[in-house]
Amino acid sequence: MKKTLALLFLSTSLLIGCGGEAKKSEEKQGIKINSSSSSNEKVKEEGISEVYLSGNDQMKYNKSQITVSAGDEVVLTFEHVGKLPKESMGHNFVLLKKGTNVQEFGQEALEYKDNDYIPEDSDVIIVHTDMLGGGQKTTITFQAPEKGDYDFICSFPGHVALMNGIFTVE
Ligand SMILES: [Cu+2]
Repeated sequence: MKKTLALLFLSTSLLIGCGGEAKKSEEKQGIKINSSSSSNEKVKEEGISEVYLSGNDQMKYNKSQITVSAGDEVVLTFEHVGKLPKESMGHNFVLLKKGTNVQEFGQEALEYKDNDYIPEDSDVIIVHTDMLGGGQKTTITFQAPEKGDYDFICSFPGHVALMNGIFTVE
């Protein structure tokens, strides 16, 4: 009889012990989740689409497709990872309205050297970054346009042929 009681006591305390352990690890997980969302790790924040785009001295973007979520605020960081100056190898990011003739826009942009090749009062530009030279970086924030596919280009003379891509809002 004494033995049974002792065993019962032992198993009960083991159960309690297990319960305590389980609770502890849950708490640990909770802390882990909290700390990762507040760190610099790439975690998708609610309502924000983060985009990183770069251009180089070979006249190339690092991506030809960008996808963001409809209704999101887009935080786009654009970096010129080359070494050449803005005057000879300038790069920008220009997002154009649907149905814009990209080649025609590129031609028009040629006439706006004094405005960093951004046609003044253009009604086909949704948003654009500054024109950057090697080593420069900029971030722009804008509201994602309605769902669909949009062209993005670099408007520096001659670059549109190689520096273009599709910006998709889904
Ligand atoms: Cu360019």
